[in-house]
Amino acid sequence: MKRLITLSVVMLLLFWSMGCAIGGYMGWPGKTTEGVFAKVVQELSVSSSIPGESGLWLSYVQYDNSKGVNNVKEVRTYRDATAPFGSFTTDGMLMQHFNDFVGEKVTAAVDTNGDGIINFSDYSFLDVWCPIWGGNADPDMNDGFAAFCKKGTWSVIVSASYEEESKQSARGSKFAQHIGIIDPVFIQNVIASSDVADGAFIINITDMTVADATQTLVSPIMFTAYGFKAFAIDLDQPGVSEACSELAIMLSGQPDGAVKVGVTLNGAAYKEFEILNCAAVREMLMAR
Ligand SMILES: [Ca+2]
Ligand SMILES: [Ca+2]
Repeated sequence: MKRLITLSVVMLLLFWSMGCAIGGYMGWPGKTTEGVFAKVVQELSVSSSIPGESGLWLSYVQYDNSKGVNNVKEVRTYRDATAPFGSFTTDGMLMQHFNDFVGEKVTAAVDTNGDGIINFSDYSFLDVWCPIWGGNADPDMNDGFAAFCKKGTWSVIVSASYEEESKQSARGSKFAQHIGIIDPVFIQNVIASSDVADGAFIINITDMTVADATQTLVSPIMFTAYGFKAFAIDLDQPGVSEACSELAIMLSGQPDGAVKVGVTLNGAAYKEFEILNCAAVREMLMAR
């Protein structure tokens, strides 16, 4: 449980959120895909010694336009367990999986309260996590979250927006880009400070900040980014365990409500966000 929470906190909200299981989704207006599922144009390749965790993770979103606005209705996560780590496609063009449903459906989160956004108010936190992680997740969708734990065991749950989807009604392209999410200064700093190998950025998470205290990791967490649309990470690397322990310690002195958390990449690019429920995250971190 520790690393699942830690990674969601430390890493997977960094860009536009890269995630395994998607527990929440905030869409954008226009360019509807009502009636079909749009592909979220971002992929995560995971290497892990935990069965069901490794493979290629992808997500799809469906909208409901019955109220005249582009409300998110359901967001699904798929896992392709057969995909080789870090290669994304057999043709190397990073496009194969962007066009089709691949893998098996492992989660579906729905907008149970009808506000057009899927987030943690639509289901219980424990309904998300499979029994092996100590949760109550099951395939029943009536509670807002359907989980197929035999198809995959996600280590991260994310609620966020993305920068690009495949779109039924997008002009000139089958994809449409979200406006206003990208942080150009942050991206510029990441690019300038990252090594490049085989067409990919090699990025290290070097520091974590909670409130005003910053901790440098002895073992940075390395991951690979292909054009900021495809990411690969080995969850068994030492830095992941270290980050878990450090984060638990750093959060232990914080109040139960919202707390500011920051991550530094390559010692050069800093990104800050907020954990809304510090008590719940701390509790999960301490659980194992
Ligand atoms: Ca909702
Ligand atoms: Ca359920």
